[in-house]
Amino acid sequence: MAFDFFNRGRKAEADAGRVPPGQVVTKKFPVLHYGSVPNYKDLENWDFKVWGLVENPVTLSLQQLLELPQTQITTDIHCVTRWSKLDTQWTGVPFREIVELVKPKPEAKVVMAHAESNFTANVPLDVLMDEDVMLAHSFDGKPLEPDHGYPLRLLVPKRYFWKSAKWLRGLEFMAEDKPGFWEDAGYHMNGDPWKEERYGTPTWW
Ligand SMILES: Nc1nc2c(c(=O)[nH]1)N[C@H]1C(S)=C(S)[C@@H](COP(=O)(O)O)O[C@H]1N2
Ligand SMILES: [Mo]
Repeated sequence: MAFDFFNRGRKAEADAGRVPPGQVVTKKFPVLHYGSVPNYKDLENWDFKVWGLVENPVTLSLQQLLELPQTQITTDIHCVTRWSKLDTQWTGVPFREIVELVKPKPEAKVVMAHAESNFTANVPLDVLMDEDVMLAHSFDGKPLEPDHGYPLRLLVPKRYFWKSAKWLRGLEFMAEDKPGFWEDAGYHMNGDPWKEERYGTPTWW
């Protein structure tokens, strides 16, 4: 009994250190997005494009993406609306594999993620180069639910979850930073949960 209690205490302590300021842990998996969930009949016309400041722009089918090396990670996610979810498990293609393939030019400093319905999110290239960043196709060992981004979403665990674009269709390598969808609406350009970079200055200010 005493031993159990001790362990639980340690677990809570460890979790506390894992939760960024102003966040609350949830066991649920809330669904949040602007607009409607894409309704794919099939993925015949689905493709994934990488362009911009790269030596080798590519257009890949989902099949081609799945043939790239895969990775699986367990990580925490943090939404700017103040929920955090611990130990989420994702499978996908490491961002670094995409970099290997397209060879960014030295001027490339920022990447714009492009998703269905013109959703965009900007992320610094050095943040994406972390080994926990991937193009995820599975959650908990199963293909993503339509609500959560099927067939592919970006996963950037070290940034607020709005940067993890669902229904991802492309990546654009850029020299200069510019706001994506939520950044344009006033969310922070960088969005580091540990620094509580929730809001920035909207472009229309
Ligand atoms: N394409 C697209 N991706 C998106 C969004 C969106 O509006 N459109 N919203 C973002 C926001 S604000 C959050 S918090 C997460 C939510 O992901 P979830 O619904 O899987 O929890 O998706 C992000 N990715
Ligand atoms: Mo969000």
